[in-house]
Amino acid sequence: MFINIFILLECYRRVSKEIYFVIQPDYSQDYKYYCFYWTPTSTLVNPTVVFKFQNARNNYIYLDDVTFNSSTNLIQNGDFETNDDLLEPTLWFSPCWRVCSRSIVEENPKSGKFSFRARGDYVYLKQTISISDDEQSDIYYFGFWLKFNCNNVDPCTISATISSSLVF
Ligand SMILES: [Ca+2]
Repeated sequence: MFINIFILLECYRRVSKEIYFVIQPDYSQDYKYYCFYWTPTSTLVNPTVVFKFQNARNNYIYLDDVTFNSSTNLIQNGDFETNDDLLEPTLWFSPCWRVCSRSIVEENPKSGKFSFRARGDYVYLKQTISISDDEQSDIYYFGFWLKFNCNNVDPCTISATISSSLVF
């Protein structure tokens, strides 16, 4: 029997030049899955995936299992399991501005042993993707798990962006 996974996952559908998505935290403190089926309206030239985290200093946001697919996952180390240097993700450029911290930790993985953890103001997680010519014009699938250790008193703000050029 054919199961329509598109409906089961209830992913967002986007037909757009780029994705800019502000995540609305539900404060359940469990991992929640966010996903998109995205049809870009322009050719993707080395697009960049960026997560921006902003939250109160005493709270954490966890991210795990980031995928960006047409045929194979184009994100490298999206599960945060294969870094040699656990404090500085080698494939995810991750500046940390103002009062903040970001690291790969063992305490709350969605999969495997590790996840990414952010705390404080203006933590970015960024990776540039290579897309081959025969993958252009595909429908892309973009998904990730997030867990918020935040609440209404100390709220979190998270956004996910995919664009061909991004300045921040
Ligand atoms: Ca993991």
